[in-house]
Amino acid sequence: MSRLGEMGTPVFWAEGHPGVLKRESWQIQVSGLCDSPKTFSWDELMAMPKSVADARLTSVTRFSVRGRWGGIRVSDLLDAVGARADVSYVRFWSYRDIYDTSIPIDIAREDRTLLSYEFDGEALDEDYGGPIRVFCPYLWGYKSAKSVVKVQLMSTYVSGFWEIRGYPDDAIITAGRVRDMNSGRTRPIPGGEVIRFLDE
Ligand SMILES: Nc1nc2c(c(=O)[nH]1)N[C@H]1C(S)=C(S)[C@@H](COP(=O)(O)O)O[C@H]1N2
Ligand SMILES: [Mo]
Repeated sequence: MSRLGEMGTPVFWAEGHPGVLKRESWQIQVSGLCDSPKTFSWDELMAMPKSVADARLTSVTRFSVRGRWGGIRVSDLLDAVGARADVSYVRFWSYRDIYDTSIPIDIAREDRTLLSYEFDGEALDEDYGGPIRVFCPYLWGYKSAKSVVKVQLMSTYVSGFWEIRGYPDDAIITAGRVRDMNSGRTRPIPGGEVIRFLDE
């Protein structure tokens, strides 16, 4: 079982679990406001610089899990397609094009906003958004779309799967108690990016 599975990290697939997904034939299509729209093959994605973010995924359903998320900086992907200056939001689509969510460009450009394919050195499996998913520790977990197939560079905001159903568009993390999956204990977190108990 994966590290995330061993810790009992909840598996969210609101649109239904996708089953087995093939890594080697996975592609991510990047389109919208950019000079060179491109579909990246798995090999091309793996050839991009790898970043590792030691950070937390924190859900509005009040769990938080910390680890070393490895992947590609969204910022690097935007540079690779020549993202234009009028990009204000980055929209992600999951496998089957049912689940989508969008984040502001400044958060997409943050160091630890990744298209992640690894957790603690293990390849992400389908339960946790493999082959590759968004990891964005700055906002509630519903912005971290799993099994990403499309990235669209947008000038305007569009509410996504959970935002249409009532979750806040800004997804700013609010203070309260969460279950820390790493320790199995419930503990308070501050609002904003959850970094305070990164090293506790
Ligand atoms: N495609 C897809 N991505 C998704 C979700 C989902 O239901 N479908 N749930 C989101 C929510 S609400 C959270 S908190 C995280 C949970 O990630 P996990 O299932 O890997 O724990 O994934 C996000 N990405
Ligand atoms: Mo969530």
